[in-house]
Amino acid sequence: DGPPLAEAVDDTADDIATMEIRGAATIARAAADAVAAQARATDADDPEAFRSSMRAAGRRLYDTRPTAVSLPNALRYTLGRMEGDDVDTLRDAVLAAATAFTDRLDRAQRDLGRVGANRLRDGDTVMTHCHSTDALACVEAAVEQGKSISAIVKETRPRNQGHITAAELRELGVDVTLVVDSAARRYLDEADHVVVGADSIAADGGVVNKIGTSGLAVNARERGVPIMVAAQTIKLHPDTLTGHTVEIEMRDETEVIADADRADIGEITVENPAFDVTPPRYVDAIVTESGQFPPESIVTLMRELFGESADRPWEE
Ligand code: RUB
Repeated sequence: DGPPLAEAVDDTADDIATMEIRGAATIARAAADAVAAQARATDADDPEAFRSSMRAAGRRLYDTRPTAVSLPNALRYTLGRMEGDDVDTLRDAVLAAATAFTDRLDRAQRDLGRVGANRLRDGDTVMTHCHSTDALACVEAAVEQGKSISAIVKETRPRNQGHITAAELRELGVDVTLVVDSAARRYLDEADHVVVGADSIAADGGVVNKIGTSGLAVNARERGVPIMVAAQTIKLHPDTLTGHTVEIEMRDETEVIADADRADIGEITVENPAFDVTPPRYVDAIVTESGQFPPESIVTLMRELFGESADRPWEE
């Protein structure tokens, strides 16, 4: 029901839901591209039909995964700039906004990478969790500055995104040691920094990232290892300015244990939260394209960028 969706919108939404497309920045880029595809494909011939068709695409994308705010922020940026009195003007506005958004993503990641790299010294070892393109941008920029960096990479059960991180760090020429998640505390003695990304950052500076980040941060603090969160400003969650909390996605139990193995065990409950919240007191710095912030001051940046409230241009 509702306006027809471009094939690219359905495909992108399916790929986000199944994690073919994953990671907050990559999801945001794919969403902006899908919005552009809808603008090109729709046969709406009056402005209201066009707007309604774009909102339908926005809702389909929005409903895929709940935690990474970069997704609704991509929709806010692209659909929020849909202005004009005729279909051609509206379409051009959306296409221009989608291009501007993806250009900003690239630039933001490069800029934050340089900020994060300044925190890393020649010879440092970083510990990573999950796969974050923002976090990797910091290591990449450090390597470009001529610094030699090593990495201890947590495999990140249940989906093993650490394997992607390990491969990308190797591409950069970084020495990689892959460890199981439970080995993190043991290897923190060898780490100079924990470097992670974020799916959402709350107004109080709480960092929502892959499940296991909060435990890692607590352990790192206990070991005296600084925790740096690399997150471009599309990770700031404007709804948290007005007291909303960030929804933590619960994923399928079969990611944790195969049905056959589970049947062998007997009647048990399996839960699979995909993310957790690291309280601001365990975070040393949030590195953005606008510089680095202590988590407690991120709210100032959030107000500057989003005002006091967040609009939802995909809603009817
Ligand atoms: C990915 C994850 C990443 C953030 C940041 O979780 O938690 O750390 O999304 O990534 P999932 P980036 O694999 O479940 O999507 O810096 O690339 O935006």
